[in-house]
Amino acid sequence: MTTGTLITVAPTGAESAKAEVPALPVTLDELLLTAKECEALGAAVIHVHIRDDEARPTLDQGRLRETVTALRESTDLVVQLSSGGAVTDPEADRLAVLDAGPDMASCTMGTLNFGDDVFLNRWEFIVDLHTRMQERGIVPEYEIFDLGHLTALQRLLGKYGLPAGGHVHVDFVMGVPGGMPGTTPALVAAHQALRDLPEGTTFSATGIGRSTIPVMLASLSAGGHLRVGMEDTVTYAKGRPVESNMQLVARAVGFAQLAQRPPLTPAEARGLLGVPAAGR
Ligand code: KMH
Ligand code: ZN
Repeated sequence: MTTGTLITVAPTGAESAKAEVPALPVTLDELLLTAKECEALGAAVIHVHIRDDEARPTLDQGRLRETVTALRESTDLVVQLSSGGAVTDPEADRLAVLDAGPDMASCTMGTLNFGDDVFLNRWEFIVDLHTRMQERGIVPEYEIFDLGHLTALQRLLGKYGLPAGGHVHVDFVMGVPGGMPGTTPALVAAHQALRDLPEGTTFSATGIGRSTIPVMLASLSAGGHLRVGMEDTVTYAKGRPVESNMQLVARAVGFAQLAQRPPLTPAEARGLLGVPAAGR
């Protein structure tokens, strides 16, 4: 039985433009400040996309390494790099994200329409990500945008074995135009489908845009964990832009406490996810 709530903050993403969302953290300093404040509020994991000097999404290797090092120096958060990047990023650059040595990396379990774009995740690419993470001791978070992605995960684990750390954790990313909707019935269906995955598989959920609150409540009531942040949500309530990632984390912490499932510390999150203890 799950007790505490794992709260992941996804502060930046690759989709929003700084010009349109000025509160988006895009520099390393902005990211570090956000990370520290979100950790103080109750976040345990940070899902990281970085930007270049013009605030455009980048997978620059030097910047990724610098970011991982800086986050480790100034927080105890579990550092999860996005291997999804932006829809325009080539596979080789997405695989090279692992060279930056994060604690975790995302691994999206299939191709989908992504608004007007296509988020390409070929089977062979997924296998490469999974097996390289196994070799390097990087713990994956499997990103599930649609129900069939869970079937693909079952196949992946059946053919190639458990991930580094031995624990399976998935994240339901709901409400992307092209993926499953951000609704309670969809979350229940995804939760039910976990029965085909290894015993003890855990899940978090995030609802894009206005589905953020229904998904958060549904996930908590189903025993799931939470991901929040400006990668997924830039409107706090109708007509109210999000002021900061901290505002979203604070709301998630409040819901988790109401559910009597208080936030897990980063150390507890490491135990849950099979991520080795922080070296700090
Ligand atoms: N930016 C999306 C195309 C991930 O981080 O792994 C992909 C994404 C998923 O955000
Ligand atoms: Zn992401």
